[in-house]
Amino acid sequence: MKKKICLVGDFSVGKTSLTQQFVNQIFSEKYLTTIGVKIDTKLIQHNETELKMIIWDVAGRDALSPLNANYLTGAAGFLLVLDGTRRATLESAHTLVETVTKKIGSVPFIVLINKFDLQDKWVFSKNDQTEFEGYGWKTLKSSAKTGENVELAFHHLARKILDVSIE
Ligand code: G3D
Ligand code: MG
Repeated sequence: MKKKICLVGDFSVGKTSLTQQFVNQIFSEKYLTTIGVKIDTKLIQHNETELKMIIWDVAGRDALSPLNANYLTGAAGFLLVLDGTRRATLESAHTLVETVTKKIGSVPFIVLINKFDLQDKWVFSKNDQTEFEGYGWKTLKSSAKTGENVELAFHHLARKILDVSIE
């Protein structure tokens, strides 16, 4: 089985770094900001099913403009990436979810609060977590640098997608 998934989130929240960490298990301090789209694939095993994840790394907000919205077409799910050290990115969450939903309907997603390794700059609070969970959003803190919860996030998303496609 093959499924397209998209990385969604503001500029510089860590979409490309998370994808690279998941696909290659590496983190580069010098990773270049993405211009356009990059597509990676990874095979994952869930119970009896082998799922090929086709991972689309979209370039921040620009990729959500009507002009580029085709990037989202056909996505079975997405990772919404926010930066736990920048409140503005946390506040963009609703708009991003709405924009994606308008374009492709309601598909499974996981919210990643990324850069969890930057403890001294961290602003995502317990209240924020409670609020997000109140919307029914599965929310994980992650770090593309240490790899914390990266594998887990993609697997969670895969499981949600497979649950949907089995229904
Ligand atoms: P984007 O693809 O969402 O635009 P990038 O974001 O993956 O290009 O990451 C933007 C910057 O944040 C990069 O730094 C990257 O190294 C850094 N980054 C991404 N994820 C993490 C993380 O979990 N922890 C830390 N400490 N840094 C992270 P530069 O300096 O290259 O702009
Ligand atoms: Mg990028």
